[in-house]
Amino acid sequence: MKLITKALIFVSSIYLVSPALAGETASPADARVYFVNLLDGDQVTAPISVIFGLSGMGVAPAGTEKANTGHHHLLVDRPALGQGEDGADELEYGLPSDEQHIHFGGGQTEVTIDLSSGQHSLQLVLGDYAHTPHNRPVVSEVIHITVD
Ligand SMILES: [Cu+2]
Repeated sequence: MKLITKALIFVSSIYLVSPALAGETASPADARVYFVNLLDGDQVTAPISVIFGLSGMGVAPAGTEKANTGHHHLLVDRPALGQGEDGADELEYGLPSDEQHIHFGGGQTEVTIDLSSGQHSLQLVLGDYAHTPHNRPVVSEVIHITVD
């Protein structure tokens, strides 16, 4: 009995001291988000069509709490999700909404964006009903495109 109690205390303490690495909504191990029509290094002309691909999960509008779903976010010209100044916060508390973090809370799976001439980075991130990345986060690779 004592051994079980000790084991429980030990397990509890792991949870207490572990920093949160992501939100609380689980994602399937095989879930994947990707750019359908853009590759790293592409040269494009504005306005730019961006099509979001998702496999292993479904799209649901923001606010819809349903297992194995989420909505798309496009990260523009910033470090990869979880990197940079607010990296830990965005994984735990969710993504801000601004020019660098575009939400598709309506469940959209594509967008046409206008970007200035020059090089830009893009990354897709799936967010749960509350705009928080899943645990494990479902993210695309960061791609760099050059706009004419
Ligand atoms: Cu969102």
